[in-house]
Amino acid sequence: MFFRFTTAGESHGKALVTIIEGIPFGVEVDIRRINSELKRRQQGYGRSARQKIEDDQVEILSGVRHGKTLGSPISLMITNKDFVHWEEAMSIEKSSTKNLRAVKRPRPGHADLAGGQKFQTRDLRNILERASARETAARVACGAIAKQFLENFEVEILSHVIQLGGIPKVPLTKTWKEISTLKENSPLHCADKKIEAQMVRLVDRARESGDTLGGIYEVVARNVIIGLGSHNSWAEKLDARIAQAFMSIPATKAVEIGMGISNAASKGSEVHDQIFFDKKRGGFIRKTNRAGGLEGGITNGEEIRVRGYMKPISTLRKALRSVDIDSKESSLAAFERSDITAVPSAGVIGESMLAIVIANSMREKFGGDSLKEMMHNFTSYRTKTESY
Ligand code: EPS
Repeated sequence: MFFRFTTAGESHGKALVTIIEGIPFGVEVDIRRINSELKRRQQGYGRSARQKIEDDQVEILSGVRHGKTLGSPISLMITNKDFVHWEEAMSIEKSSTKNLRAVKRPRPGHADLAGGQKFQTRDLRNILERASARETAARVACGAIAKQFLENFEVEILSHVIQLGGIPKVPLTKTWKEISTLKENSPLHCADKKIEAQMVRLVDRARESGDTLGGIYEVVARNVIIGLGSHNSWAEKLDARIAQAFMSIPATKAVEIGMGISNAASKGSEVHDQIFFDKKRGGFIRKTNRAGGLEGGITNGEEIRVRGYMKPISTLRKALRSVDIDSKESSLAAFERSDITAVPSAGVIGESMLAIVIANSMREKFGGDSLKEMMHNFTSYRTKTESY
């Protein structure tokens, strides 16, 4: 990996941190824009009370000087405000406290039981603290830096919710323009107001019955240069890298690129985006984009469209059947608090993951130690693809 990052931190620990390597020298970084991405991740109708406690703000600890990157590792920290309520239970020092807030009743669908068996621990909090989607705040901070880096190459990325709890029956298809007019404070980040009102009612009903909801989020990137990724080997195919990145988003259980799912049931003549040549419109063009911007694992210059399919959150107020790991007695799964749904947030996380994958590929292809050097390589390559 040319652009690498790792995150650390437990959901109720002191802080989340991330270290990013591979951003070249001289990239402008605006901390306010990282914070606004963090805020976007916290929004959405149906989030839990935890989001009222947290007001995620990033602290940049290294790698940036006078608003520009140094080319050195960038480290970021987001403090967990909720930690003050968990100091004993999450103590770093060995503690004699009885207040461990140990978890014994695994939640179906969560990492609790499989993780407990794997690590041979009798306190499932040792698993769930890291499995929690709270970790994604650190990814969004990293993604916000990747996005600012990509803007130098005109790449833009946004997301929207196209189905929630099965509404509407056929997931929405929206143009870039329609998605970009979405207000940040829209309740479910859905570009169809009528459908969004139905989704809101569904979330209310799920809340009343103690249930949770999943859905589909779509992430779109535009102005991505032709030729990222490669057909040459499985590990270089960009669609494969995108799929891995999206599958790593908590609760995402399937990924679709373009119209990948419905395409499987259609004929070739209905699926493939035919090729035309129009000098005025920049050369080779396609009038449709059912491939979602990728052919042969290579970007083709069309919008990259990725859909993440999110299962309902696995912590239910009306808890599901489970078994106490010590007594082996049948019981109900543990419940502290939970989101009813977090599909809009998953969209924001998806934007970050897509930005990270594209940034990595750009670094791989255009190299350079400084942004200036990289831009030079990029511009010379772009001129060649434009005159192909
Ligand atoms: C989350 C914080 C968590 C959960 C949620 C995401 O806070 P807490 O566990 O303190 O309520 O709201 O985590 C999960 C969905 C999960 O599966 O663990 C956040 O900041 O995104």
